[in-house]
Amino acid sequence: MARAASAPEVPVELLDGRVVASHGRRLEVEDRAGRRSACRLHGRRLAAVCGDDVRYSPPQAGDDTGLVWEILPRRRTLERLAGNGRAEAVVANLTQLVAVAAPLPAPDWFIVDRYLAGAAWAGLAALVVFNKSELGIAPEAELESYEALGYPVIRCSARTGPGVAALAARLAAAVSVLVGQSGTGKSSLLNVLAPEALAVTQEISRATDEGRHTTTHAVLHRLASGGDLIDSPGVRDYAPPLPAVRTIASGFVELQAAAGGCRFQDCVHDAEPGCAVRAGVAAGTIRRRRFDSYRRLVTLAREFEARFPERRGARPRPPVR
Ligand SMILES: Nc1nc2c(ncn2[C@@H]2O[C@H](COP(=O)(O)OP(=O)(O)OP(=O)(O)O)[C@@H](O)[C@H]2O)c(=O)[nH]1
Ligand SMILES: [Mg+2]
Ligand SMILES: [Zn+2]
Repeated sequence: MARAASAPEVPVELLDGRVVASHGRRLEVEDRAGRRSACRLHGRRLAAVCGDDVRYSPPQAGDDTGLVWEILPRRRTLERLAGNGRAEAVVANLTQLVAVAAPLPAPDWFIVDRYLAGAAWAGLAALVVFNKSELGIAPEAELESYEALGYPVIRCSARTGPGVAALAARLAAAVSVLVGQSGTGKSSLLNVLAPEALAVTQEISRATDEGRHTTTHAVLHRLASGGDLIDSPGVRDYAPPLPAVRTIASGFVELQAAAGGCRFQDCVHDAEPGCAVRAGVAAGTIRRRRFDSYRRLVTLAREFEARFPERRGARPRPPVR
């Protein structure tokens, strides 16, 4: 009589899926047909973020969660610089970053600049969305300066509707993430673009009993108008993993363009003679606030280099020019 073989550790049939929500070790995974199921990670060594492509076994009869066995190599990833000096994935396999600002809370343009620089280093397309525009207090000079740099800027209102169609058109062929300060209206925009997402927002706020629609973890939604949109929790501050100090200007298109005119090839636009970048700032062709953003990132990079000298080789390289 044949003995029953002991169950193999890895199920024979694994499905390809994508992580559409990640909350610690609890995940939601979507299969190719768009069906979603709750999953856990198999083993302590695995770590997944929203957007990850995975191989998983869906919940079996009697189970309420499936198991993720493997995380496939990531393509473009939005990362953040963690306090320990390491790069930490925030969202995987996306193509576009949408930096959302609003008149309320008062915009922190340094955060926007750091997201835009991070997008450039990660090879992501980027745009700026200014929400709550129906309040009629848009900082036009700031928004126009981003437009002059070549960033699409969409002024919109999740509450009253203008600009939402233009945003939908920008999202149609992309996998995008909404990022920015808390309270700028990222989830509200998602709810307008994907009305079925509203239920999710309400569920979360009821579950945590916060009474507010504050996002706690990244969630991906397919938009009926095309494209995938990931809503992410608001931040107080953000920094991308930083390349070497002398290449940080590559995250700022106008500084990068001017740097070609600096006397020294490795100019960091600090106090070097013949610096075309500082000359541009003095002449008003480069916006001083953007230069300040750059300087703050240089300071941060130096601080991290001093604290974590062993991480030097691990930093991302700036895009090839
Ligand atoms: N006036 C106005 N208020 C808006 C608009 N969009 C969103 N709000 C309000 O702004 C507040 C914050 O909106 P959320 O969508 O939760 O903001 P969020 O960016 O997702 O916030 P976090 O999840 O904390 O990052 C809510 O009270 C919204 O009703 C808008 O277009 N106009
Ligand atoms: Mg939110
Ligand atoms: Zn210079």
